[in-house]
Amino acid sequence: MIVSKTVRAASIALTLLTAALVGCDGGDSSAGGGGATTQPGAGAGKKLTVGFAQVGAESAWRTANTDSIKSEAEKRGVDLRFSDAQGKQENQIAAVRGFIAQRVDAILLAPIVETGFEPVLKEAKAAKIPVILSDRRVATSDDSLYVTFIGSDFIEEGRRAANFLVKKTGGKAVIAELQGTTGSAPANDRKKGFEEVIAKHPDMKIVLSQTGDFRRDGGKKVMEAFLKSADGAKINAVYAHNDDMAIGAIQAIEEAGRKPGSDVVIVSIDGVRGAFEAMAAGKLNCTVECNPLIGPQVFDAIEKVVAGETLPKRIQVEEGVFTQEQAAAELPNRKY
Ligand code: GZL
Repeated sequence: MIVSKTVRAASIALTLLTAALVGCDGGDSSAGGGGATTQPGAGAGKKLTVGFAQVGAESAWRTANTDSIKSEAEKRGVDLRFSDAQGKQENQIAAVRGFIAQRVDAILLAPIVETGFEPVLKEAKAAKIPVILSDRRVATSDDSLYVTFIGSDFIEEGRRAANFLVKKTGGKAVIAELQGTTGSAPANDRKKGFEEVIAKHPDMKIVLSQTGDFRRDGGKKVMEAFLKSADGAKINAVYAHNDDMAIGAIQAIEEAGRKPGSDVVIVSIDGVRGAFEAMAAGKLNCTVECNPLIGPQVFDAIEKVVAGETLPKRIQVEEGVFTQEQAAAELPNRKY
């Protein structure tokens, strides 16, 4: 059949125009995880609105984490609705409810503790607003309540801290443990990972363990009490679930007339600048990195979810381990 050039050109143009029009409406595709479909009006070009329910401002790590997410939102032109829960779960739950009422395109939640969030996550799912877990996980059997969890492997961080201490002390240590916020995923898992390793070394014992709530003043106060206790004089190692509490403990150890970093070996987690300064001064022996700078990964994930793409349930953050010997050279490279 001979088709004139004009007719052929017209039919090609019509096909291309149809394809372009279908592509524009964003289609109706279901994203993975929370069953989120493309949010109304969240098509290409619309300014994204994201609600961020942050834990608080308890540590240098948290401040760096907030700054990373806020600056990335700014860079991408996202309307970020920010809530600082000041360490209270009830404030976080209220913030998420507020984001649902505002019909945001996505909710970013850093759950302060592992339990108690299922009801409000069910409300977000019913409202078809995707939830991304930032930094910390929730304990739930229904993983359709969130699209993905972007954060570190806290159990591995605990193992790395213990492995350092085994090597540094030759497998012999009387340990004081400064735990993070009670009920939080990092506190639960860092304890679990650490104990898994020291269980293989009968001469490594945790004799004192208490929460300092990830705060510097908490670490100092608890360490002061530890040093005054019956077991105080026996302590020759400290495991702090974060650097801020380790820095507080260092102050308490010095005020008790002992030498942090030598009389008492100290290992902590986060890798904040203050830890590198303490290591360079010989007062901290090791920090296990926990990267807070997840802003780019967070917004990559949100943009994909809003566009209807499916995401893996877990997006891992890579990190290292740093000791005293590396501190001075590494300090200028630290970004938080
Ligand atoms: C870990 C994060 C913890 C940090 C603390 O991902 O949740 O909370 O280790 C912070 O410094 O307060």
